[in-house]
Amino acid sequence: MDVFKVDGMTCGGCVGSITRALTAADEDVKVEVDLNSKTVKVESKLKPLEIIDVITTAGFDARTAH
Ligand SMILES: [Cu+2]
Repeated sequence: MDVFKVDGMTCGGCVGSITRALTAADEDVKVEVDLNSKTVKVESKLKPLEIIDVITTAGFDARTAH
């Protein structure tokens, strides 16, 4: 489970965009988005840098959170 801070998410549409983009990269991905804390939890075979790349390509600003 990797945790990311993602800026630019405001609504369910954003959640859908991020979830779809990650699912396209890994069909078995599990995504949990918390809009209030701007946090995205991802369980995936993808590496953190790949996940950041996917989220960034989808139009959001992502970085690892610890
Ligand atoms: Cu939105």
